[in-house]
Amino acid sequence: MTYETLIVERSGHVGTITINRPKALNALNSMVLKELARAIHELTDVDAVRALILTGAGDRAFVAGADIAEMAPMGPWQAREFSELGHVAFALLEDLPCATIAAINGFALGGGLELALSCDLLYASEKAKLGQPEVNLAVTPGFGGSQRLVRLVGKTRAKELIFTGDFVDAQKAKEIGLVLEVMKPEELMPHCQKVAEKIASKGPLAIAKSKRLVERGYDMPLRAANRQEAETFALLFDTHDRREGMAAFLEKRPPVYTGK
Ligand code: DAK
Repeated sequence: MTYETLIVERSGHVGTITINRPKALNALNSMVLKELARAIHELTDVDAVRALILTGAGDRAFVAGADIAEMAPMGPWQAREFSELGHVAFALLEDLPCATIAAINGFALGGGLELALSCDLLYASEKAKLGQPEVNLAVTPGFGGSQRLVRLVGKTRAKELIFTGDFVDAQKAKEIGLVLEVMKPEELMPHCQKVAEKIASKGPLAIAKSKRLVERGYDMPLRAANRQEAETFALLFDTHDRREGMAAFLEKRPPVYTGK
C-alpha cells in the first residue's frame, strides 16, 4: 500500500507510522486521517505487528494539530465530518490489538496531542512542546482531547491546559503524568524501538487482551471488570502461546510465540 501523507514501515514485529507533512508541521488534514485509518487497518493482524510506533517527520513536530487551513472555511456539517474522521482513526488506534507508542519528537498540539493520547505509551524528546491550544482559535478540542486528557492527567490539570491553551515542555509534561519519559532527541526513536521490541517478544494475545482489559475495564464497575479479567485469563489457557510460554519456562529456554 502506498500513502501520500504517511511513511509506513515494518521491521520484524514492530511497525512505524510517520506522519509525513513536515512543511506543515505534520498537521492532520482529511487525507492524513483517512490514510491513518487505512494504515491501522492494514496492521491489525495480531501476529504481524505486535507493537506500533507513531511519530512525526522532520525534527520540529510530532503533529502541530488539525490542519487549520483546511478547517478555516468549514461549516458545522463539514466540521462534524472532519471531527468524525479523527474520532474513527483514533478509536481504531485504541482498539488495535497491539501496543502503540507515541514518539513525541516536537510539537504535539491540539489534534496532535489527541493523537498521542490515543496511544498506549507516550515518550517525549526534550524538544517536545505539548498543549491543547484550540481555544486560541475559538473552538474546543475536537478529537477526544477533552476526555482522554482528563483521564490521563486529572480534571483540573486538563482544564488548565484546555482553558489557557498554554504549551508545556517535556519535563513539565512528565511531571503531570502526560508522558512517561523525556530523553535527548537522538535517543527517542531508539528508546521507543527498544520498548516496542521488548513488548513484541511477549505473548501477542496476552498483550492484545491486556490492552483491552485496561481500556474496557477503565469505564466499568470494578467487580465487572475483574470478572472480565478472570474470563480472559482463563480463555488464554486454551492457546498455543500459553502452553509454549509455560513449557519454555520449565525447559529453561526462550519461548517462541506465534500469536495462536
Ligand atoms: N495547521 C496547518 N498548518 C500549520 C499548523 C496547523 N495546525 N501548524 C503549523 N502549520 C504550518 C504553518 O502555517 C507554517 O506554514 P507556512 O507558513 O510555512 O506555509 C508551517 O507549518 C510552520 O509553522 P510556523 O511558521 O507557524 O512555525 P513557528 O515555529 O513560528 O510556530 C507553532 C510553530 C507550532 C507554535 C505554530 O505553527 C502554531 O501555533 N501552530 C498552530 C498550533 C495549533 O493551534 N494547533 C492546534 C490546531 S487546532 C474539531 C476538530 C478538530 C479540532 C477541533 C475541533 N471539530 C470538528 C469540532 C482540532 C483542532 C486543532 O488541532
